[in-house]
Amino acid sequence: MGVVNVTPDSFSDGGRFLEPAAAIAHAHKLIEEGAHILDVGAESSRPGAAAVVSADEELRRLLPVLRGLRDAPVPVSVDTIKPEVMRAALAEGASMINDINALCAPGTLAVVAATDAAVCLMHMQGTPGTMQQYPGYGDVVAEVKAFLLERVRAARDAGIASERIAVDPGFGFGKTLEHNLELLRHLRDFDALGVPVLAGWSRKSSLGKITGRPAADRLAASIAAALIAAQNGARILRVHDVAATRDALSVLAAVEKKR
Ligand code: HH2
Repeated sequence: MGVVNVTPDSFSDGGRFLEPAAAIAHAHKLIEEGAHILDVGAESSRPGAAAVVSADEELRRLLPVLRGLRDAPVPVSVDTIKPEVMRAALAEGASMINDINALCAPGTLAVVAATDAAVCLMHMQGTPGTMQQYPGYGDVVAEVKAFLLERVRAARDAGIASERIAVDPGFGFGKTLEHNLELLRHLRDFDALGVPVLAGWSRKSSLGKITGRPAADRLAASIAAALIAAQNGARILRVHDVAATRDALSVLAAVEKKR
């Protein structure tokens, strides 16, 4: 899953693809590099971000990009938490919703259920504005898994079939470095939820804590984390650097002999 951030303030590439033409060109580049899904987002969820983007502004950024990608040869996901944005994005040709709030906001379950779109349900403790202040868990793996199980059940109860659902432990969303590492070590446990697992480690600050490098210099660390996630069962990797990640995955596939 290649990331297309149509934002002025994303933590690693804010402002680079705010113009629709730049975002569409970037999306095509990611497809050429081998992305199987595009994830288009118009609101940053970086730690400390205030939720200030209105639905109108989010749609003003998103819709021209979705229009430009209507004929894209891969599914287009939209990274949003708002039901009105989900509805408009799906009407404009998106076929997946990536919700960092796991369809908890009022109305969101119904919007997705009314379509045949796929959805990614992600775990987050707190909100982007405050989530990194005091992340705390008794048993992070058990708690994140229990939350995702409850959300998968809620989605199914709303009429969203399992085949349409993926889950994501939400690396970096209300988690310390140690929480993120514990979740990565135990990613296999999430297979028990019975739906594909998505993992997003690309350029994240935990990798900066490990390597001491800024977001722009975290490619090698991102690939290492992506490979570990894949080896531990992740089926979808949300990444900014598609070509390099694909190469690394090709090596893994060759070793595992199941290309
Ligand atoms: N991470 C980010 C945004 N959305 N969605 C899922 N499912 N999983 C993730 O790990 C995830 C996500 C943060 O990355 P990015 O989009 O590059 O940054 P920003 O939120 O600042 O736009």
